[in-house]
Amino acid sequence: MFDNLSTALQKTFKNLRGYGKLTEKNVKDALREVRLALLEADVNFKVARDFINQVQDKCLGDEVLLSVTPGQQVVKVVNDELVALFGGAHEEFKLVGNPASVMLMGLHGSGKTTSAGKLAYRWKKSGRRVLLVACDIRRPAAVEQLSILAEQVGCDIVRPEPGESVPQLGRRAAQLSKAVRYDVVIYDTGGRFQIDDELVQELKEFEAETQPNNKVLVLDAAIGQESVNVAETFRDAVGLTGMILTKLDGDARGGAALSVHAVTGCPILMTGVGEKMEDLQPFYPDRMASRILGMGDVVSLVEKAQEVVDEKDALKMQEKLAKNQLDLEDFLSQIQMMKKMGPISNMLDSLPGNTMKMDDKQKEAIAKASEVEMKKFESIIQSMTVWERKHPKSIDRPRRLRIAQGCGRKLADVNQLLKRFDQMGKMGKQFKKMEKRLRHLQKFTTK
Ligand SMILES: Nc1nc2c(ncn2[C@@H]2O[C@H](COP(=O)(O)OP(=O)(O)OP(=O)(O)O)[C@@H](O)[C@H]2O)c(=O)[nH]1
Ligand SMILES: [Mg+2]
Repeated sequence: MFDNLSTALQKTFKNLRGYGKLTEKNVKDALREVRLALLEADVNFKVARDFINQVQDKCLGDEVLLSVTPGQQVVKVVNDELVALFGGAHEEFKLVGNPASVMLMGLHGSGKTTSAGKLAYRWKKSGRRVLLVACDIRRPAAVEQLSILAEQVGCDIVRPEPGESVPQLGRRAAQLSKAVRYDVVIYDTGGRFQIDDELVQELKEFEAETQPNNKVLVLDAAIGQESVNVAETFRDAVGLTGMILTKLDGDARGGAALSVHAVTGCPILMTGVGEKMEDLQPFYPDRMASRILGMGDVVSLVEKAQEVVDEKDALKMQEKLAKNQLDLEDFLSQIQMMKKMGPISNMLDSLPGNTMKMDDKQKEAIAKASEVEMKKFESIIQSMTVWERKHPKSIDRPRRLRIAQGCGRKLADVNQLLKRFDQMGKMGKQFKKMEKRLRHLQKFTTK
């Protein structure tokens, strides 16, 4: 997502930074490019126009033009405006009500049912009692789909009874959720290919019966400008308290994500970044903006690492790395930690720098190669004795041969692992460099 936009913006800014001083014409030319890039990303044209006007107003003042680093200042203005376009401050998905009730709505295939499962998974993990309600009575498979997710997550589900209308089902589930004292009830409503009067009427009735506190539109980020009309219609029909943008892991141009807040005034609460239950992330406007401008979403990556890595372990590892005391046991646990962090291709997206310029095929290739290598290294280390793992420098040729045989790999593979491990000892320095760069970025992005 956003790859093309990101490349176009970065190219424009690179040119801009090349000038020592900026003229009004430089800025205007650059902003024309930015506007084209936004339109090409399928951003709503009014949104793009307003965006450019805002940026232009701010950039043509003396503060920017006469500053020491005008190019960078323009990037900062664009960054700030992008953050504003995404809604400004991060808005948490607050669970309101007792039980908190969440109505999910949206077009056919936008990801409502999947998101219902993901939300249930998330809240169940934080210790809440969650009830899912299958409100799609038209498609028998829809009830089945949610039932499977409920079982997977380990939460209860209410299914429609024969002859029951959607509002009747809603009322029954709402009563049940109160009587049995659930913490959260999530209504997964049925979708349509397009919004019609019947759908609007049904949603209105359903809303009146269940009175949900959270009315959330689930929007496929890949549908582009069309999403804007959809969002407006749902907002006008039943009111919206927030939105979930799905399929941000895809290669769509991302115009919906950029336009939808500006048009509806509703916060984007969460994003779907894959098909698995864990693939739902809170939405941070500032991180998304940094990512588009090629500064990488390092904060999310660090947070993800914190989720899967025990802090004490990480500290111990850092100390060992600094003192050059890492052994192959540590290497193995690092590999295992990386595996827990999910597909490498997702991580590549979050890194600043070159990866933004890679296309999906390149990213996929790198990710695949790393995954194959990690698997190989894991099997080799597992074929070593504990002593060997602690004394990598003492693994001589006979031992290498035995290890290779033990895991069904080649001697060359074992050599490669030991060489890679040796290189890791030199990584302490690189970490320091990365830290410095991060600090620089932080200075640059905070006002
Ligand atoms: N890659 C990716 N796929 C997703 C995401 N969210 C949903 N999907 C997929 O999109 C398809 C449709 O998702 P559903 O959750 O069934 O959509 P729905 O809105 O419930 O559809 P209807 O019930 O037919 O209206 C499924 O194949 C999901 O696996 C996401 O964030 N990323
Ligand atoms: Mg569904």
